[in-house]
Amino acid sequence: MTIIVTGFEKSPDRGRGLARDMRVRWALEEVGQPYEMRLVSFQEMKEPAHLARHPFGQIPTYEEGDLVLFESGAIVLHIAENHAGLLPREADARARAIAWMFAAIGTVEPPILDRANAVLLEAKENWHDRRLALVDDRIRIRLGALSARLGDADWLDGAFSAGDLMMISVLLRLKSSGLVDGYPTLAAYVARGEARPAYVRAFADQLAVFTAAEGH
Ligand code: GTB
Repeated sequence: MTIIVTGFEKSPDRGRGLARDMRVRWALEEVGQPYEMRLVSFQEMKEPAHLARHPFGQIPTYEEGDLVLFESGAIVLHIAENHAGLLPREADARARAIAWMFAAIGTVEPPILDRANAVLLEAKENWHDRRLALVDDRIRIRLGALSARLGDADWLDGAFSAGDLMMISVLLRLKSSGLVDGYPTLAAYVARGEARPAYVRAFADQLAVFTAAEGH
């Protein structure tokens, strides 16, 4: 059955791999599942055909036969549960890996999204610098705790898992801020993720979409 993932026709991140279809592409590459992309414009994302796939008119979505999914975390979990390579077989270790997925999306990503919105939408406000400083403090609290837990391990809980895939995807959003650089073990953790062949393939594929859209 062909797997179809939606992504931006022309990503606003200009091919930096920060849009959330990247985590789905990465997961599919990790488990060796081929897939096709359905590229959508911002206008198409809000039209009925795409709203039927995604109630909020966003990307990514995932289609596999009759199954249509939205939410990158749910999609990565579905992939990880149905193909070997992203979740441990042993029940407790599997539950812990899933907990790290939720931690990435529910605990670490929110202040990082606050930062992205502050930079994108509030830069001209006279309170912008103070707000950004507060948001950065909240991010540092999360990074400090994560760095302490990771310690000198390669991955969060034993072998690389969907928990690492989601956590690294979330941390990558901070790249231009330099915040992760203050935590050398986390910077190395992110670099290990980016060096994985599956990540490299997924990144190159999403970049090729942007480059083609630019007409290069
Ligand atoms: N919780 C959902 C999930 O995890 O799947 C969130 C999905 C989401 O926010 N999708 C964004 C979207 O469709 C794209 S990824 N936005 C269009 C809309 O809402 O109309 C977010 C994103 C956008 C841009 C950059 N960037 O330019 O760097 C990075 C990430």
